[in-house]
Amino acid sequence: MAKEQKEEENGRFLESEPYKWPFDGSFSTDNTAVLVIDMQVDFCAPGGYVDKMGYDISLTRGPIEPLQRVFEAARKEGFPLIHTREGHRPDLADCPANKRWRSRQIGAGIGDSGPCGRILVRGEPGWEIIPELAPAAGELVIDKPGKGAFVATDLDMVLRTRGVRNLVLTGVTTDVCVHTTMRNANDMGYECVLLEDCCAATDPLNHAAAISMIKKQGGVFGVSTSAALVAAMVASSTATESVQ
Ligand code: C5J
Repeated sequence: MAKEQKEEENGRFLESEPYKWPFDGSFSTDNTAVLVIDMQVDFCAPGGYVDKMGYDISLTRGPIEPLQRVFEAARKEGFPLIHTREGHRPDLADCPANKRWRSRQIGAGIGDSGPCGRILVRGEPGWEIIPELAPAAGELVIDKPGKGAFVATDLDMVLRTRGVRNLVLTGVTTDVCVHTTMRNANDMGYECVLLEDCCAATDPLNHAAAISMIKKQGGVFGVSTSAALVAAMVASSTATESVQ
C-alpha cells in the first residue's frame, strides 16, 4: 500500500482546503495544538470593546458553539488548547500611543472606563475570557499586548518546548488578530490551518475575504471547519488505539 494511502487510513490528516492538512500527514496530539484567540468579554459580550465600537457582537459570538464542540473533542482526545487574551498593563506602559489614539477616535478608548471596566486592560472584567469558553485547569493562557500572539509573549517558546508544529487557528477577529498570528506562525515554520466557523470578524465581508485569500497560491495556509477537526481528532485517537 502506498505510504500516502496508509497515512490517510490512519486518520493523520484533516479535511481542509486547498490541501489535506497538515501537509505531511503528521496530525497527532504530540505535535498539534488549537490556538483560541481573544474570545474575551471585550470582543464578544455586551458592553465590551467591540460593542462600544458599535459593531454587532452576534458576529463575534458566532464561533462560540462550534468552539465548544472543538473544546470537548480536544479535551477528550488529548489535543492541547491554548488561549490568548489581548490586553494592556493598567498603567498602559505597553500600549503604543497610536493604538490608544485610534481606539479613542471610534469611541472605545483603550484604558478608558466602560460597562466592563477599563477597556482592554488586564485584570478588568472585559479582559476575561467569556465563561462559555473558559480555559480548563492546566490549559495555557497567553497574554498579548498586540494583535499577533507571538509579539511580546512566550508563545513560540511554549510551543517549541511541547513539540508543537501544527497550529489550528480559531477565535476573533479573523481579519485582525487571527490573521496576524497565523501569518507570523507561517513565517516561523508552523503548519497552520484556520477553522472558518470558529472565527469571526466585525464585518462578514472581511471574514469572507480573510478566508478566501488564504486559499490562494496553492494554500498560503489551510482552511477547515470544526466538524472536520473533531472528526480528525476522533479518528486519530481510534488509529492510535488500533496500533496499540
Ligand atoms: C482587534 C482582535 N481587532 N482580537 N483584536 O483589535 O482581533
